[in-house]
Amino acid sequence: MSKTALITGVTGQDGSYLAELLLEKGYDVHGMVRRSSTEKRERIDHLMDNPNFHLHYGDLADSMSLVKLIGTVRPDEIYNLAAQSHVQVSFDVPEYTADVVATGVLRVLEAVRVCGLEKTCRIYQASTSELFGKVEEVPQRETTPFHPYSPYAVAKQYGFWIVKEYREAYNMFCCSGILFNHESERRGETFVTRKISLAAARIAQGKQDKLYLGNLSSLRDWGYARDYVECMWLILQHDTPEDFVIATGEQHSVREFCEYAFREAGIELEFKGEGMDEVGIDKATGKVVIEVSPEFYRPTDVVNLWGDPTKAKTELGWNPTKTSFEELVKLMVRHDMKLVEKEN
Ligand code: NAP
Ligand code: G4F
Repeated sequence: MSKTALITGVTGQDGSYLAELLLEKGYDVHGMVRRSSTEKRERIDHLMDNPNFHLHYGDLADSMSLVKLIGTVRPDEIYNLAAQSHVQVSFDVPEYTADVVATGVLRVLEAVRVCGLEKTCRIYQASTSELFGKVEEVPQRETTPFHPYSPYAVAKQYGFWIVKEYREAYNMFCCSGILFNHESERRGETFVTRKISLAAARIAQGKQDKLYLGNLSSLRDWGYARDYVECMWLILQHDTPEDFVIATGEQHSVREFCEYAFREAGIELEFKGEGMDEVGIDKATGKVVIEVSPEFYRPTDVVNLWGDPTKAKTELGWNPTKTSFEELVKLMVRHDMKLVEKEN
């Protein structure tokens, strides 16, 4: 008998890769989608003809839609990936972020109980390294204390603890993957890596003059999303429900990401100046191609994320360095060079 999975956030970066992975594994895959004025679902368009792939309307802000959907699909596994996932935007829409990112998790858990599936359905919660926020230890591991540092992170912390509570109170198989930043050619265009890979491609092809960024010194542990969704699946196949840090164990700055990305696009960069006056210069032409703008600074910013994936490596057999940082930057820029070629 094939297993049935429900993915919330199936139209997102991770949801699309996870749907592909589960279909390859022979699952019947159900995805929850929100109604919007455009039916643009480019990340999953290629899956629409697969007879084992099904879409249903629903929303994490609407408990009844979750009860109906979970009661109809009766999944063996739920991957709760849906979220207002942009940290900077969470300062603009904090209440909405809390409703979807915090209470939304509770709604999924309660819907599983209401439908009488708490003994059979395993639940994965998309947790985040943002929980470590204003970090109290470097690198961060499962035992590192949390210090969330944005409305998004505070909401995700509720999600993490309510999952743990339901695991202990009702003996449910529900777990959180504490995932560090993971990127890809499907990454949303306002996250810093994709913003840089697209800009590098456009500047190299003479279609953009300058890239404006915020904190260039911010440090992240960046992995490849396609590798990370495999870990979500492994977490739910584990004998016991546990939480795992998923990271590469390697750290780079936003500035370094720019250097690698522009090099891949054929531009050698040199950075000069400090703070708001720092600029990135094209060494060959002397032109300033990167400037810092206060628009992209956050009221509080997480600046030192670096994960220790030892537990995932030893207990799940997951390979954190399957795709290296250099390979990740290359595949994003190569993808965007082709995409930009088609732009007018
Ligand atoms: P993403 O690309 O922004 O996708 C978010 C998904 O959630 C989209 O499918 C979106 O639908 C859906 N969504 C948003 N609000 C919803 C609502 N109210 N009801 C139902 N669906 C809703 O995010 P991602 O990068 O794939 O991340 C997946 C999850 O992992 C998120 O929970 C994120 O917070 C978490 N996470 C991500 C990272 C990372 O580095 N990528 C790291 C740690 C944790 P639309 O297409 O309709 O907008
Ligand atoms: O790419 P970012 O927006 O990602 P951030 O804030 O780390 O959040 C992402 O990863 C989290 C996991 O740690 C997820 F939970 C979350 O859902 C999301 O996927 O920013 C990365 C860093 C920040 O320090 C930011 O201040 O880059 C810095 N940055 C500098 N200039 C910029 C920019 N970020 C953005 N988005 N845009 C800029 O121009």
